Amino acid sequence: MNAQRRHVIAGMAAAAMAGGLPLGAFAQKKVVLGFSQIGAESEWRTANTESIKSAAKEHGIELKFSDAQQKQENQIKAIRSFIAQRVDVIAFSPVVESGWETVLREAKAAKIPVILTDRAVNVKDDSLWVSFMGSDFLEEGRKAGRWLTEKMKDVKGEVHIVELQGTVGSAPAIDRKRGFEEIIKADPKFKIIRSQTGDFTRAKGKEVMEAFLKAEGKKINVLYAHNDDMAIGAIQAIEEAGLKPAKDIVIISIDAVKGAFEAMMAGKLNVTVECSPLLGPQLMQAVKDLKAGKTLPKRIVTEEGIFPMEVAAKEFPKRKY
Ligand code: GYE
Repeated sequence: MNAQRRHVIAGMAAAAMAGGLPLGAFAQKKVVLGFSQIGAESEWRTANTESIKSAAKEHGIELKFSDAQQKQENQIKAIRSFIAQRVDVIAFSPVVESGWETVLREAKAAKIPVILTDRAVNVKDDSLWVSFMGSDFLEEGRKAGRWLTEKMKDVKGEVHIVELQGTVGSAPAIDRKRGFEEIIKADPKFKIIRSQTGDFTRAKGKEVMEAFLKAEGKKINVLYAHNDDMAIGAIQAIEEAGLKPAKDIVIISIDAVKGAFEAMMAGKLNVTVECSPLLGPQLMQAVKDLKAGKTLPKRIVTEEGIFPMEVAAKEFPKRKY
């Protein structure tokens, strides 16, 4: 190296240090993460997007963010475009469980590691993704079921339940249904009399609940909604039908977003099971670990609780989403 070049490099290093950067940082390229989000169907999803965007900024990771508007084909397109752009890492929250083999094989062939966030995929070859971080949806369904069986343990006679399912074919809809059923089937008095998808949105939750009320009317004792937004939509339908939510119909939902706490404080929702959307910091750490050559754990589970209406006012100020 000639003297002049050495001088220039020393100058750059000094400038980097003066700017608070570690020596050598000036030579480093930003890590690029391609993230394919499902959409903006719920309060949960909005909080999840916000968490990912702000964590990327904090960690100095360049984020290429794509919103699929709840369509798998858009997610596949986004992933292909991330591969074409040769991003360092791809992460995505798969709208449904199946149909990912081909595109995941393409990512693997391009040697780009894939992290699943929030929802799982159903593929035979699990070397197609490096890590899955998110909640245990089966356990969430069980928590909902345990709360209900405890609350109604002294009730004689049948308990008629209507269920608002999440997006058809999605991991949380499949597992929240299974986990709940696993618990309530221990006592035959619990009967799911109607079950239909509300696609995780308020509008659909309201619409489907209206149909349930029309068909079953006062026969309905319990509503189990796979997320808070559908429960909030259904609450409106229940009120419009002249019934009292949380009193005439016991309402259980999942997520524990602020809207659910507000509904509980207004006495309209009985309980919400926590499902944290704040996956951003964990994801950025994982991206950095991958770039540093570390092996990620195959499964990173989010810790979460359950909040009945009695604790809503006390917990509300502590909620971050
Ligand atoms: O419960 C729901 C959202 O995948 C856990 O998706 C997530 C679910 C969440 O639309 O509100």
